[in-house]
Amino acid sequence: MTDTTFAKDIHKGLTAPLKHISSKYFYDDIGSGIFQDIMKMPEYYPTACEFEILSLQGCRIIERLGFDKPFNIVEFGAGDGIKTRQLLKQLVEIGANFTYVPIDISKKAIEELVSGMLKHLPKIKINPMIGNYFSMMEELSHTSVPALYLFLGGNIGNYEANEVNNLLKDFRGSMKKGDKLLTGFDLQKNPATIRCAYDDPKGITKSFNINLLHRINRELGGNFKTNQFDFYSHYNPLNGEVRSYLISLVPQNVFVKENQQSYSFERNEVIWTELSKKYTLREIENAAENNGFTVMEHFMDCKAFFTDSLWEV
Ligand code: AVJ
Repeated sequence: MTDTTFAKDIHKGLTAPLKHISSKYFYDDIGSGIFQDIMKMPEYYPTACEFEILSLQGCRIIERLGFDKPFNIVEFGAGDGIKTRQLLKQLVEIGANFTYVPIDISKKAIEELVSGMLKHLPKIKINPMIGNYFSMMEELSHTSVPALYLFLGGNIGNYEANEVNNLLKDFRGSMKKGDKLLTGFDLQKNPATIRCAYDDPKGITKSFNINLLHRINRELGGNFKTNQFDFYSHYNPLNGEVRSYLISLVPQNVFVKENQQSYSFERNEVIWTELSKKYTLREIENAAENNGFTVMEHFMDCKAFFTDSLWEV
């Protein structure tokens, strides 16, 4: 991702009738650090739930793969890999013959992931790839080795319904018969639980959002006064959507040098920053079937807050 794409996306988002900044821009080095802090918050349940699933049910997931020759485990957006490691550990213990292929656009993220993984699982075969999901997936689709694709962490929740269909169709198009896809979905639950996870009392999620403005200041020469923006997050239990926003507290103009452009905000005007969709099992099954997959099994934590859903093609 080059700076000019960032600059153009910001321009497009801040001149739209409903201003928005894509949540993919949360994850610069600072934002990734804040996300690490979010994952440690007691209110942010998804991380612990998925950790539980992969730790306690890894063996059952592995059994369902049915791979009897060497295979690849290809992971999209692996993050720090601690959850994935729980699954890989169990594969190593049973002597499975596999290669771990983490894919990320950040070279730094991949390097840290690989060294962390090798520290804990020194004998593992790793073939990291730096690039975007689809060109990497295209490349991998030409190998005859069976693959388990991992799309964990509830990242799919950031996509609108039509984008989910496009993404799954792209995945489907690069997968061979017998390949599997394990996707993390955050499930609908007591709305109060979800609300607390996305609007924490310490304001860590707020700083995660405000960092978008700092990032524009740093990388695009913006002059956002970040204390003139607040954070607001809303969960709608009728459709399972958490939507997060930055709110302009005063009427203000912000200049972005890289774009040679000033953007005006009214008092209480919102910038939409993120969708975090919560699913029902029925919605997950529909998403699978509408895009050419068959659901094999939902692996849920003991509270049924989260599922890693195993699909085949
Ligand atoms: C990394 C996309 C799964 O939506 O729960 C955490 C990001 N945003 N708190 C999510 C996030 C606010 C997270 N994902």
